[in-house]
Amino acid sequence: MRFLRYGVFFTCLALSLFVAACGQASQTPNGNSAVTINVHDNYFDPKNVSVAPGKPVEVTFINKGSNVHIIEILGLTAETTLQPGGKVTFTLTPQERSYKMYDELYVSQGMVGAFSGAKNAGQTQATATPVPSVQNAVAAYRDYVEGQTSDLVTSAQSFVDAINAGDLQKSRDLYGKTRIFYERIEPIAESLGDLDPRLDAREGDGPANQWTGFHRIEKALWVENTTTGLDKYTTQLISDVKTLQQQVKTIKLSPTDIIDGSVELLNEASHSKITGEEDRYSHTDLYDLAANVEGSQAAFIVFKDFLTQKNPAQYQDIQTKFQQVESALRPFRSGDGFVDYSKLTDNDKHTIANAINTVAEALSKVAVNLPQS
Ligand SMILES: [Cu+2]
Repeated sequence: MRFLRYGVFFTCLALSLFVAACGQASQTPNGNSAVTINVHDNYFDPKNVSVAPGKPVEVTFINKGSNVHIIEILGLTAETTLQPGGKVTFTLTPQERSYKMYDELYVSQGMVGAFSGAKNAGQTQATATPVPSVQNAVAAYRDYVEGQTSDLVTSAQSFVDAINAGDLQKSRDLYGKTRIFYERIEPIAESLGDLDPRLDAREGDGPANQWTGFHRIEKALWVENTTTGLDKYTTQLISDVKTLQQQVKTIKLSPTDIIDGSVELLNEASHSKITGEEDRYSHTDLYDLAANVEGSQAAFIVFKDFLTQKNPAQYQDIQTKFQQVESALRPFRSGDGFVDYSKLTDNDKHTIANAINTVAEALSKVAVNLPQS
């Protein structure tokens, strides 16, 4: 645990030193220093900026995304709307302190940073060479995972409430929909330690008397046809999703772990989950498959800036392949969910597996371009 904290601290420090050096690198004709902050969907690059306090600095925000952004450095600038492609420059004189930089529209999704007046800013040498857009990608992915686990806690509570109320129909209805938020973060399941088996083990994965989690409850709801006697499992489920929500805030995530984890998950989806093994009692497998694909796509999209610099055609190609999976799943959508998986023919399953396989194959070629940590 301690090593992990130091790791996170070091990353922030290295990043802010790097930016400080950057900010100093550029000077305007009147001798002010100048900093450019790129505004992406939905994060700042750089996210942490350090400049010399008490001196004017020209700060330019450029909206590089396709969303409208409303940016502000609290205490230094007014709220400012930036259309896609738009740009604004402020001349600011920060005190020796840190100011919150944020996006009014996306602050709740973690679109925040720090603009700091710091002594010695610009004189410090970068001690590492982080790639800011990749660092931001990892931060953006963590924000995504935090959002999903927060939704998981809420939806798991509704699911358990329905079970506790003895409402079998509602419990069954909420089962697949609740799991979506977990299945979306499965690219990093391996980093979750024993929480993954506690939450998501299938029958027979381990000793019967240690089997807990979603699938144990699934068996009760569909095979035993009951909502009673599940206290032990529902209590643990709620406690485990809450632990998970805390854990993802600090687990170590690297660019290659995120992409490799997505490739492995898509391979598992197209090779073994496609048989219907995961939700063998409820046949809600399409919820899981769709969520695995959505979560992998989210993991891929955060690297957009980095990957489009390297190879824009490859980025587009993978996006198209993700859309083809979505098209392959579309005929089986029903209401706000999916049809029973047992209704699919072998041919249907083959089409879906092929589409997932194709994107996994293309995605597996991306990791070589990414830094290891
Ligand atoms: Cu799973």
